[in-house]
Amino acid sequence: MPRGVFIVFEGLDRSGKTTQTEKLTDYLNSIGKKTILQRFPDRAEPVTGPAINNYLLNAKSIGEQKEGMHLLFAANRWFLAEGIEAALAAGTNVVADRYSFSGVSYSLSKGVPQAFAASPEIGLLRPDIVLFFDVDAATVAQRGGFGDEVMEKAEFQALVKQNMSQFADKDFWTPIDANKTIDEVHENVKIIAEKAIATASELPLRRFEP
Ligand code: FDM
Repeated sequence: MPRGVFIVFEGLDRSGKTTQTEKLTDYLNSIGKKTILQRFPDRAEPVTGPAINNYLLNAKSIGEQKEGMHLLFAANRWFLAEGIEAALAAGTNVVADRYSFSGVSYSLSKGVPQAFAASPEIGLLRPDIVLFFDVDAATVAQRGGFGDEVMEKAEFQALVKQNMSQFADKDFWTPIDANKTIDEVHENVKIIAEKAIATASELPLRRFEP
């Protein structure tokens, strides 16, 4: 049996990732390709979820407890890692709404050093493909709901975008024009995801290295 494929969506807040992860998961299941959706942070994860949710909703400043929060976001991924690996091994695709790339970029934007930001990710599964939702920080700032959580500030989002560009040369990094309509973006996502599923399931899974 071929393994499942691990597809991650990354990008700024309100770039359309959540809508598109849901649409892709529904589509893949509808054509008989078993797929689960995993959001990061997973606020339902019992150990780290409540603390992360409390920070996102109630922190007085973006930089509050930045190192501790960084480790909590990473721990949230580690607590879910076994489940993801089991699903992939059983032939189920995993679509993730954010992952380590948000972890590193958001914390760097708060002033956490690069080595500290990257090290808790070492050993976690590397996705087969990352769909990077490319949209301007000024555009997301105008979208509905922006500003509800502590990190939804236009200048901070611009910094996150800049820090995320460090991954642009990775072979798994695939930019998506997220300024288009929901249906246009979905069509584009479908094509890229199906191609990834056709090729990646033959390749071994890899992990983040030091
Ligand atoms: N975020 C997300 C981080 O700061 N670190 C992380 O490791 C992850 C996965 O949490 F502002 C930030 C990004 C975003 C916030 O994300 C919550 P959602 O997608 O709005 O739930």
